[in-house]
Amino acid sequence: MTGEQSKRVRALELIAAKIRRNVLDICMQRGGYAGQGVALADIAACLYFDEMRSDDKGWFHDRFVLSNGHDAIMTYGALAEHGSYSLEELRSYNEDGTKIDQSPIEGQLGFEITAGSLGQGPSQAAGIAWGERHQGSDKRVYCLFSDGELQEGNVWEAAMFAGHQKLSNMVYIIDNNDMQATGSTTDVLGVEPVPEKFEAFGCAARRVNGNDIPEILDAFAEAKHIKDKPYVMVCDTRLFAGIDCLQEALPTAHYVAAHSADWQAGLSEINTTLAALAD
Ligand SMILES: Cc1ncc(C[n+]2csc(CCOP(=O)(O)OP(=O)(O)O)c2C)c(N)n1
Ligand SMILES: [Mg+2]
Repeated sequence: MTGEQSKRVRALELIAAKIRRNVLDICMQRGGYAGQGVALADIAACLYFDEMRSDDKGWFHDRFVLSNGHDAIMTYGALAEHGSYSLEELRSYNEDGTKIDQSPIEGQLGFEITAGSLGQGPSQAAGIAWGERHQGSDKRVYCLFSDGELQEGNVWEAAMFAGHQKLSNMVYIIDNNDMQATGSTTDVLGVEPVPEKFEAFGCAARRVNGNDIPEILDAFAEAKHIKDKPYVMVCDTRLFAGIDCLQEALPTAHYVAAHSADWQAGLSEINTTLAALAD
């Protein structure tokens, strides 16, 4: 790695640590999807602070479609760092009547679609990418969805369409965390081998360590070189990756309502990480 590259990686590691801290801050009031938000912080740092281009109003030129609504916590954590949400307003997450929905609706800042009903994002993103191409736009479309959603037929219809249409302006990012609502995906209904399945549908696909920033950046760069296929990043992650004490203390679960001692321990660990990165 050149000096310039390691500076870029270190800057993104620092942003990822801040996103993790934001996720804990937001979830510690009433619980939430903290495990996913923490685990996806490295992908979020690369996507929002390196990969997606900005427009002249400080918003994003490229488009992000969140399919698994509960991963909104990742976007909240990142957009708090971006400055487009304040942490104070995000702290109403999971409160009755809040506008900071756990599964957001179309038009909420940062969200293109209503995403609580799983499995819809990949086809909507493919439609958006197809539309952008028809309009001669250079916008790239990124869609995050989960291994649980891979069990839905709609996802594979989207992959077939995207492959057939050669939607090289679209990147699917899969949170492949071997977890769904009722347990491990491997036990409930296995989805592997994921890259090979997408390749069979006409996409380019690559398995990525979703907590390795150089690897994530390399996959985003590779996606831009592939001119005749959509690109699929199958990101292996584990809930709470990046905060060891919470990985150890909390059960591997889709949703957590942790006790305050756990949140405080998590915050203290991430603050130590932040201090080391900021040195
Ligand atoms: C169409 C649809 N079916 C079922 C559900 C209920 N549900 C909510 S979350 C979830 C688990 C999905 O798996 P994944 O997104 O991989 O969960 P995670 O790894 O984030 O815990 C399910 C089945 C839903 N929201 N929509
Ligand atoms: Mg999952």
